[in-house]
Amino acid sequence: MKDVRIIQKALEQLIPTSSKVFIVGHDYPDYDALSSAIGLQALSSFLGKEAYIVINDTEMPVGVRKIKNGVAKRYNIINREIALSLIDEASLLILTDVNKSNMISLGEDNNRFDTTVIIDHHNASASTVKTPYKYIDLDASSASEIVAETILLTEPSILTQQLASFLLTGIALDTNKFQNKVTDTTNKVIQDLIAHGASPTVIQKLLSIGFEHNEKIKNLVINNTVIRQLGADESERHVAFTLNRTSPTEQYLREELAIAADELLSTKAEAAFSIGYTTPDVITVSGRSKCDIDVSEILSTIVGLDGGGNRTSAGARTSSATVFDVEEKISERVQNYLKCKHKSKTLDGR
Ligand SMILES: [Mn+2]
Repeated sequence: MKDVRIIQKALEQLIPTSSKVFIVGHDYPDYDALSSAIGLQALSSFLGKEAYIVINDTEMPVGVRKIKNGVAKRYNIINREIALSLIDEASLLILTDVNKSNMISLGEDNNRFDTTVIIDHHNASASTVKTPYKYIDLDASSASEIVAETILLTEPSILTQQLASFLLTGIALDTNKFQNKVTDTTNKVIQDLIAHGASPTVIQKLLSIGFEHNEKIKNLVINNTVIRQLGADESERHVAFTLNRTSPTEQYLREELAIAADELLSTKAEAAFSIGYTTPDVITVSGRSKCDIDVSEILSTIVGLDGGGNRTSAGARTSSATVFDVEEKISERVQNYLKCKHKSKTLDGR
């Protein structure tokens, strides 16, 4: 676990000495990316700086769009084009809930900033933006947790009831409603956010997805799930796979696939993968794990799949296979992963 005071001190020094602050989350923003960005915007404003949140995607989960539209003015949410016209040589870039240049709407234009801060809880890779101010805590539940802690250390009064609710929603999303990755720090932050007026009812409402979506998710989970026993002997684990087996080209929202994978973790499965088309030619995978199986490692090491994330939550996409091919590839990869893991354990004598 990292010490959040490192990033808190860095921001307290870098924000006031910059001209403007630009805050960017990952493409296809979710509640964690948006909420942590809103928190950083509020922090920058408190420190006296003009701060902008840059979102260029038109595609995002229904509820995230609602929040975004509702608060766009208040928190200066702008698109890429406007952002590019506003950047000057003393501008500061903060990436939140993301660290890779191929997953942000600014793309390679991140190079136009002399100073970049990264606040994230996802694995770094070769495409991680290079900066000395990289704060990646893989043990943190979410970027919202890190930002909430940073705000609490700087000035708790920045946390309005609305901001506290947004940040708690970000944590709720990335912990599958407080079931995964909740550490003592997470619990402390949750308590503090509730003390600042975050409302669990508001969060339930934000995270509920609506009847039509629920029916599609239910159909995947109940009628289309296969639980495989992978690995061998001691390394054997149950792994759940779901995809639409009767109409394999059916399209889904990314959030529907994510929720389906989340729900499958309430079975005996140690890990779950949901697979489906999200556009007519792109297949998206949502991977979730109770902990033992590193779904980020699985999804980022399959040839032909473009994947990443963290140990318990990861995603991938491809446009060169069928959903059944993808299921087979993942299954084979998990099989090998479990065998290797077992072997290295035996060799270690653990
Ligand atoms: Mn996140």
